[in-house]
Amino acid sequence: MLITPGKLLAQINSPADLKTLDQVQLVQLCEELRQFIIDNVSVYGGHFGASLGVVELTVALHYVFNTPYDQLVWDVGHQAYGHKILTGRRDQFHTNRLYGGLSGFPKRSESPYDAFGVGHSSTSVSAALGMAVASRYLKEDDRQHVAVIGDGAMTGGIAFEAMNHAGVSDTNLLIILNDNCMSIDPNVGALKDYLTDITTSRTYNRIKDDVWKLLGKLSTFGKSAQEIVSKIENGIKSTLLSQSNFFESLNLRYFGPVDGHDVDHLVTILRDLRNIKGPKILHCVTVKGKGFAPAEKGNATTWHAPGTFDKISGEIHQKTHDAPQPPKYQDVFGHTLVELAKANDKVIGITPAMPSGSSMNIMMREMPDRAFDVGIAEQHAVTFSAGLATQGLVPFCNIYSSFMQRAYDQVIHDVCIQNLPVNFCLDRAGLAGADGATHHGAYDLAYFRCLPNMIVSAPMNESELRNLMYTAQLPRQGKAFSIRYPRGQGVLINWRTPMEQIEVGRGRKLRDGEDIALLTIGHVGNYALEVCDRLARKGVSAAHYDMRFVKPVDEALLHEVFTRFKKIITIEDGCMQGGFGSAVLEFMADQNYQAEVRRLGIPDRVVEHGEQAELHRECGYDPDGIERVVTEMLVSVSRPL
Ligand SMILES: Cc1ncc(C[n+]2csc(CCOP(=O)(O)OP(=O)(O)O)c2C)c(N)n1
Repeated sequence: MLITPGKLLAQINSPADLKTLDQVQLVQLCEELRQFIIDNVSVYGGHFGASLGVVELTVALHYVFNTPYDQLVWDVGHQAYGHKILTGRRDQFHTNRLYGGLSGFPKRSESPYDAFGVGHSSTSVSAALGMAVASRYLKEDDRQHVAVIGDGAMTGGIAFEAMNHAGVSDTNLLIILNDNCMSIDPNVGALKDYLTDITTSRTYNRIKDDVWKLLGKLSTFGKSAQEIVSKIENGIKSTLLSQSNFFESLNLRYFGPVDGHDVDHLVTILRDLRNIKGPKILHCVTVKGKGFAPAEKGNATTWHAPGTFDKISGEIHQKTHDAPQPPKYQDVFGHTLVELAKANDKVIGITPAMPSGSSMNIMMREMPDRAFDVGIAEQHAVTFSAGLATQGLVPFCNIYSSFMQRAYDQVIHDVCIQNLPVNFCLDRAGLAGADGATHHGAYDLAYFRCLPNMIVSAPMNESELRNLMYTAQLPRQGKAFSIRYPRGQGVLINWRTPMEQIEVGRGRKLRDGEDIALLTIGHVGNYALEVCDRLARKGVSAAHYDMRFVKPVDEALLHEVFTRFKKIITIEDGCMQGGFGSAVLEFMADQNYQAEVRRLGIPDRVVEHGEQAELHRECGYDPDGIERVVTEMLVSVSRPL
């Protein structure tokens, strides 16, 4: 269903159309853009508060800069809905995040206005700096490069690395710090305190006013503008040295803080900044959820991505069910961790900026001194956990599977090589759904399986998750322990089962059979069970093995499988290259077994967004896909073995 845009917005099919508006019309355009986002997200879901917070900034940026020649990089990209709508995608916006529809994040293949693909945070400054250095090299001196980065995303190490580099680069780079004091949850750390200080500091604001007065005159000064800027800069520097502005100390000219909701003022400022050469940062203060009262006044974390809601009352639609539902895996993790921590005073929880998303917030509420949100800092989260482990504590470091990619060297260098017993809980493992390619937890089984001193496991249901967590906190000599589970619900209504130890490396046979064996890892085991039932009704006898561990793999069970079956299917919600199926094939080759083995999992290509079930179907490992392969294998005449 197409949502009708307001009168001005209806005329805007590109930034060129936007530029035909009078500056005084921008306030109304902002109102219409905001309403269009509210109308769409309330019906179709998606990220919400962040896009509302940058409406004015988005309009001002496309009004002032010559996009796509000037390059605009959004950090994370969950706030880029307004950008998409203004850059030719208004009439497809109702397909946002749906299977086959627009991506929820900027994507180079989707539009020339999407200068850089994003989804994971803190990359914008590096990417925009790369573009700026390329422009300088290519002698495109008129080209501008803008990175818009939130205060949350700025807590990520790569953002600091990029600013450290940018400060010594002679490039047309403008960093816009979109400071709303929020990450998904309230932002954390010393940088947040610093930004609050600088925003409220009286000295700072007085200097800022002086600077803007002078800057306002820039255009009148024509050629000598740069000279004036240097004077201003020196003025700022000498006064600020006593205040030691963090960004200035990195050699980035700092401007602000400014009201990020005053579109008129933003246009004026951006025009001025466009004329100032060199790397610079504009500090904008905004409100997440701006212009939608329930989001502005309510819980910003809830309104980060609220699902569908009533746009008048602000009531968030809750799914209603006739029967009780199984919990989300993340909640089982959160509650179980607290249970374990109560019994074992060495247990510590760590999350890099995902307290709500991982349900670590349950422990943060109950045991605030034993659970840490370290900011969007996956690398730090892993090495910090390693440090805790050296002192005999038992860290449970919870990181989404796709975000763990960030911290791979830390896992190898700081954890595995030193053989430290750190526990990794990887949420959102497997195809993650509407967030799409950047957020699929496709690779962890493969990227962890090749590491020494690493246990790689996946529970098939909530009770198994609890048992694996229980096992992971028992004293052991070294070895990291990873437990991966998917986004969304488990399968058990009564999930608070008593916890028991699982022998590391021991799988289980859940169904015996004669004709074919299905070997699974993790939650997709439930698909296999369903398929076994369907096949039984057709007179086909399939066995099902839930292997639980990809490493160490249960060799005794695999000997049984390869001795008894000549037709075997491996199923995983992970990449086929190097994952669970590969482990089974390696075993077969090493042990000189011969069998017809088909692997099901994520193929060697980028899988886009959609509902998880749709994507499982696309990749052929939903129950129908599995059944189809069983049928093919059973009717096919195998090549002689
Ligand atoms: C590497 C990485 N870790 C975690 C996330 C999850 N995440 C998405 S948005 C977000 C908060 C971003 O905060 P901020 O940059 O301040 O933007 P805001 O939503 O406040 O506008 C987080 C933690 C991510 N996208 N990438």
